[in-house]
Amino acid sequence: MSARPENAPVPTRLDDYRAPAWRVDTVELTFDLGIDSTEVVARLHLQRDPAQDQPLRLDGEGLELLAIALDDHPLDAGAYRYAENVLEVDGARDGSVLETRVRLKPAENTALEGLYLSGSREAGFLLTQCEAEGFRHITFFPDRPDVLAKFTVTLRADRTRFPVLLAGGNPDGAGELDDGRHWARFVDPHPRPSYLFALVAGRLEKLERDYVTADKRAVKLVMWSEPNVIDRCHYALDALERSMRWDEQTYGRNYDLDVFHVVATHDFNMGAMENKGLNIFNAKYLLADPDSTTDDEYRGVEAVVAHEYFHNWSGNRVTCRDWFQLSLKEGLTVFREQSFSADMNSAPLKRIEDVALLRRAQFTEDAGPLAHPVRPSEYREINNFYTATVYEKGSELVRMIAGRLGREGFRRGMDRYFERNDGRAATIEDFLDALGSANDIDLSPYLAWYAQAGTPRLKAHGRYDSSRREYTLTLSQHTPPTHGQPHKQPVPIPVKLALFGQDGRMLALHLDGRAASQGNEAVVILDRAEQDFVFRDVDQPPVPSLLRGFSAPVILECDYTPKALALLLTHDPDGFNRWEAGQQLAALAFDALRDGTGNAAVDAWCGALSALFSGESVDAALLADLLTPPGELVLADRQLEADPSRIHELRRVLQQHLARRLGAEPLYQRYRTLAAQTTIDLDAASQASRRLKRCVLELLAMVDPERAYMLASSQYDQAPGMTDRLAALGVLVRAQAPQATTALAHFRARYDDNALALDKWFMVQAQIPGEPALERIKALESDPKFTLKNPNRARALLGVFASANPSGFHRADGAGYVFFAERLAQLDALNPQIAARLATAFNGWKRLEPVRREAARLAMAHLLARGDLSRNLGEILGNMLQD
Ligand code: B3K
Ligand code: ZN
Repeated sequence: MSARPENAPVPTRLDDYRAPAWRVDTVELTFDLGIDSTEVVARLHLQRDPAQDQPLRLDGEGLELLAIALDDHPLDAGAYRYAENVLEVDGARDGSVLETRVRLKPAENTALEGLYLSGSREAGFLLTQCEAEGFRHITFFPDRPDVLAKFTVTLRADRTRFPVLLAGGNPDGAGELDDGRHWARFVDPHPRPSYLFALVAGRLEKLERDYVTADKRAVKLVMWSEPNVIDRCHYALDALERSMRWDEQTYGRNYDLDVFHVVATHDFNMGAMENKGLNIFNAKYLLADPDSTTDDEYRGVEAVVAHEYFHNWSGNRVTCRDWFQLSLKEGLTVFREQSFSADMNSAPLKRIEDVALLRRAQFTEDAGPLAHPVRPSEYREINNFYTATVYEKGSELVRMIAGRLGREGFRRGMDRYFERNDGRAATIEDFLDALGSANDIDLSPYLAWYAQAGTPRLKAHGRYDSSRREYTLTLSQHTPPTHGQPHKQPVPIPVKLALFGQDGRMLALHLDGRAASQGNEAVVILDRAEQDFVFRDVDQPPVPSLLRGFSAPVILECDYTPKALALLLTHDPDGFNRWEAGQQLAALAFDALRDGTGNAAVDAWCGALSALFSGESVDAALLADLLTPPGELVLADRQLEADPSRIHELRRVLQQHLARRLGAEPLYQRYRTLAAQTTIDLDAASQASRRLKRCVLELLAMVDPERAYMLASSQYDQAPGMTDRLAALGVLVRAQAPQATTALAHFRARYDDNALALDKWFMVQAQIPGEPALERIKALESDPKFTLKNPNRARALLGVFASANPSGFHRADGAGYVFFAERLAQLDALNPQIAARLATAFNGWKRLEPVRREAARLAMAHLLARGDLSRNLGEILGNMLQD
């Protein structure tokens, strides 16, 4: 079966990389801004690579060329050609200046790439999104990240309609023009690639603060939003300041412009964008207030603000040579954000959250037809590669390397990386080389991690020899084949470990071959297919705690007994591994329920948790995480042929066992205690108690639904903030409790004008499990507030349905697939990036049971056969269906 459409574009390959034949030293851009028509004049000061004899070729997509001149002489029609998104110009020399004038139509741009309108024609504003290849939708340019140019940008527009004019860089003058128009100029002293270009123009309100960097630069920090939500920018501004301080203290990195602008928009394809000096944010990751923002979302705002800010060094000052190196900036920046968030909040909780995301999004990606290496070797549409693999697995690779070098060694290596590559477009090799050479360590073995797709399996087997008082741990690794990579080589896997005695105490470690004792914890590195590690002076058969803190992104296969896991769940002081032991044990319990193989694992899991629940030893937030079994997507990964409805049911049965063991009355009492402490504060303890309360309420609903719904209903009514309100609504709606209707109607009326809160109203209904979901989704589509044109809204309803509601989406009759494929086609005509992203919900289709598998395949094949799909969606479906 050939799934690829005939007209698929030729892939871009890493091996074909060539340095640019033409560079741009400086570029002057002048915009005459209008909603229906904007004119852009670009003057490019060109540099030719004398070693390459290539004509001048510039990227440009969908541009209406109005005028073109070379060295101030207008060009004859015969002296240039514009076809297939390339402008070829004759006669250019080193030092030539090319001037083009083009027209854009921002209001018609529904793809939200290039220059577009956010909001209504009357009240909305203009903005840009360029990464990865959006700049070519704005003007002709060598639109690749290794062309770094100095940008001067002049914006001109009607003063009443566009009172605020912003572009990246430092402000460099502003003034009045004729006819009620005005202008503003911005100059960026730092050469930068075109993907970091940005402008914003419209009626915006601001919130500002003065900041002085560690190296004494005065910086204006300014948050911008539409006037009605500017009050919700305070938290983000605080988070920005915290991020700036942290980067100074942790990495010695200072901010480098006089201004730092951040703008919120409700119309955005992604979370946020790190444009130099002018970050643009999806409002979801910038606006926050207790009435409309949950605790999880607050942490999301802090994390994304930090992430984009950290890009100023890891991404902007040091950028990527080509898009294959994307993880160079993204993996590293995710790692920097994760360390920051761990420092600001609870480190173990952050680690649990990140690993849960890695498993849900990246392990599933790696196990399906879209699997690709952290550094892919080819792509057709680069926007399809902003994936969990590039981001989250990429971050895990940096974490392993940082662990290998130690805190000081890593800092030394990062200093060298920034120093060597500042103002350059770098590669993954440059990164490993800088870190390694600063520490006299060869890090090149880690390149295999970047090059191989698939999640390595780490097998661990322990043997205790009582006569020799030795414990031998045999570790071996194996990475299953993925498309195009039938054979994998071993990768270095750092395994942080401890050994526990039967009484739950950690044993002192004496690792054979190492001089001193290792204390209670050691790191061993498995860098071949199999290796033995021998521990001496072990006086009893130990229980190993492996991969502590999740020291490598692998799947651990260890023949733990339920009893051993229960011991770790009860005693392991490493919060992450304690949670991990609970997850493994819950998975064993799940398997036992599925296969009807006895109660040992279920009893061990419920027993250990019940002791922790009634004791005082575990903090409330961690307890909530411990009480939550792995999600349906992660459980599906354990099945050879997954039936999502059955997984949903079995997971509920597992939760019922737990709830019965904890007991309806103790759950109720705990709920009352937590409810009595309710506040609206954001401190860790208040957040933890809300988190546990939600979890207890959900468990109570498993054993005493009537009482739980009454409590949920009054929690909904009395909630001081969104976390409690949404938690209560979620319990009622997912159970389709009688009280759900009133609560939903109330929520709808109350948040009618609050887009982000309204998204949650759609989301919570998109999560109704099982058969009823689809009918509800269809009904919600005719809600006047539903639109496919707004990415957040489309994701809230369709994205959540397909990606976060397995039992609803994967109906046995295939109706979910047919419906979803139809919507993808509609969405693709408007916004290919969003359509392609949502389509990845099909990723697990090959591991479904046969009836669903065939239904999913048919729906995708049918969609692909239309032949009019975007490159984005076409590539995803083509890969999905490849043999
Ligand atoms: N760099 C942007 C993502 C751009 C996505 C383009 N499709 C946000 C970030 O990772 O910080
Ligand atoms: Zn990023």
